[in-house]
Amino acid sequence: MDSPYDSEKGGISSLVPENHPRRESLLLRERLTESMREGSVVPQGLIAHGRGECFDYLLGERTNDFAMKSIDASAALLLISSHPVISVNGNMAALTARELVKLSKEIKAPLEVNLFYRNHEREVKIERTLKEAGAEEVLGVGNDASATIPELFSERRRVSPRGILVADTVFLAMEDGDRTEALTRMGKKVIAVDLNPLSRTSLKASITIVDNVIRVVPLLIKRIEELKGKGKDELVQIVNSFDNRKNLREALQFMSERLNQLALSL
Ligand code: PTJ
Repeated sequence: MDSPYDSEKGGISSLVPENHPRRESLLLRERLTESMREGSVVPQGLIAHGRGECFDYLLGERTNDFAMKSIDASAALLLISSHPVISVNGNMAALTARELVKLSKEIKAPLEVNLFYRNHEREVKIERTLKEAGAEEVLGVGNDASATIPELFSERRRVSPRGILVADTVFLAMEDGDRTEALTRMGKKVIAVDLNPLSRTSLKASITIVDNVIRVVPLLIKRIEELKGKGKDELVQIVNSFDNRKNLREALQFMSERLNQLALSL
């Protein structure tokens, strides 16, 4: 299908006025739609994005204090992990490939393609996006995804024996809860970015960052840079003092209070 926003017409940026109040959000939608036309994002990924937009609206489309606390704990956990891995799906690659590659280099964690709707064509397209964004190697493509996560029956079970299979910590976003649960059963720590604090992923992860992955990855990189000089004991202390349930409660309370304020302002 041809995009209605081809370069001859100046692209979507010229169609959305500079001062449009929803400009950033519209440009993001267009980026995902283009990636769907190109084949790396699935149509279901657009539905997932729409659900995320709704939660982001309730969060005020900003990184709140509870998200900063989870970012802190995640930065510390990634720094003390001996084999962290970054799991990448279609939406993540479309939204934040360059930053994911930067994160991967910052903590020396491999990038691994892991898809719910897996097929070889998509694996290769996502690998290409990551390589164009600067990645040297991408795991989980073709025969590399030869290992399986036990007791998981979706295509997400297929993982790299050099990556997620042997990881002690997995960073992921925009995920269904089954794999998060299976990974924690295997004794791995899971850091999940999810705008919905009630999703199964959010409830099952070791650390949930209730925020938009687009805002999270740059903040996480910055926090890792700041914490890099700290000793292991201090990092362990940051991780141990984090309580995921308490943090999810704070996120829900924030949303509820914001809705109350919005109702009163009408
Ligand atoms: O690329 P694939 O084949 O792995 O497929 C990926 C999708 C996204 C289709 C698949 O994992 C899926 O169906 O996801 P769900 O079950 O719809 O869950 C997506 C979750 O991510 C929801 O809780 C959304 O609120 C949340 N979400 C959406 N956009 C963002 C987000 N969280 C953080 N940042 C976002 N930008």
